[in-house]
Amino acid sequence: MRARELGRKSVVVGDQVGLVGDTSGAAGALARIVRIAERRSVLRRTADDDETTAEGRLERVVVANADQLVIVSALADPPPRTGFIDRCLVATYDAGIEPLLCLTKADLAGPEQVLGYYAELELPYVLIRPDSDLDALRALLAGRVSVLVGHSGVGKSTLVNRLVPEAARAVGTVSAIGRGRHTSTSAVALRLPAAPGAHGDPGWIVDTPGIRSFGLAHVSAESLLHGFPDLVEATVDCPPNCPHTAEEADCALDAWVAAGRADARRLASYRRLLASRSGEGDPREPERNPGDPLAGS
Ligand SMILES: Nc1nc2c(ncn2[C@@H]2O[C@H](COP(=O)(O)OP(=O)(O)O)[C@@H](O)[C@H]2O)c(=O)[nH]1
Ligand SMILES: [Mg+2]
Repeated sequence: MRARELGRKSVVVGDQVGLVGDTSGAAGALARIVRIAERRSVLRRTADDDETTAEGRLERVVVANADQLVIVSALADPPPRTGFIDRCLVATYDAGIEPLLCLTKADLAGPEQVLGYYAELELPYVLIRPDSDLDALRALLAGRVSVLVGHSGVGKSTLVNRLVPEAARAVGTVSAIGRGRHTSTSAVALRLPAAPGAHGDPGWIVDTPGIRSFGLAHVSAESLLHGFPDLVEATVDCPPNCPHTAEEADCALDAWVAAGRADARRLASYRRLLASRSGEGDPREPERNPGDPLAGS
C-alpha cells in the first residue's frame, strides 16, 4: 500500500519504489511504498475519456521509466490508421522514449503503404505474421522496458501471448474500454522470458489494455511538431510565434511541402493533430488520415 507521506503523488507501472514493512511476499504480508525514485521517463496522456469535466481532461502519467513505445498496428482488419501512429510518435517525443512500429497481420496485406508514408523518417519497424518467428522483435525488446499500444483488434493480445505465454491475455475480446475513468489507464508489466541461448535481460513489456489513444492536450504546438521530424526543419523560416495552421499565410510549412521536401499528407496530419488538440478535430474519424487504406479493402 501507499504510505500517507507520499501525499497525492501517484505510483504508476514502471515506477521504482522504496518499501518498508514485510517484503517477504507471503500471504497476508503488508509493506508500504514510502518513496518513488526519480523517473527516467514519463509517458503521459491527457485523459480524453470524458471531455466534459475537468477531471476527465486531466493529464495522467501512464507508465514511468519506459524506454520504448511499441506502436502495434495491423496492416489489415482493422486497416492501419496513420493518424493514430502519428499521435503515438508525438507521445514518444513528449516522453523522451523511442518508437518502434510493430505491423501485425502481415499475412493479410503488405506494409508498402504505411512504410511509404513514413519514408522520410528513420522509423524502426518489425513485421509480424502468425507463422513468423519473433526473434527480430525480441532483440529490440531485450534489456528495455517497452510499452505496447494499439487499437482493439490489431493483435496485441495475440502478440503478448506469443512473447509471454504465461500471461494468458484474452484474445479476440474487446478489453475494458468503458467510458468510466476507472477502466481507462490500467497497465500491467510483464517480464519477458529468457530466450534459449540468449544472454542478458530479455526486458519487460507493459500492456495497456484500456488505453485507446493518447490525448495530447498537454503537449505544446512546438513539441507536437517534434513528433514530425520531417517537418520541423522548415519552421526556421516561419514568422515569430507562427501557429503553423493552414490559415497562417506565412507558415513556411506550406512552401516546404510545395518544394517536395516533405509529404503533403504528413503536413495535413500534423495540422489535424493541432486542430484536435483544440477540440476542432473531426470526432467521427479521429485518427484516420486521407489515403489510409479503407476498411475491407
Ligand atoms: N490473420 C491474422 N490474424 C491475426 C494476427 N494476429 C491476431 N490475429 C487475429 O486478430 C483478432 C484480434 O486479436 P487480438 O489479439 O485479440 O487483438 P487485440 O484486440 O489487439 O488484443 C483475433 O481473431 C486474432 O486471432 C495475425 O498476425 N494475422
Ligand atoms: Mg486484446
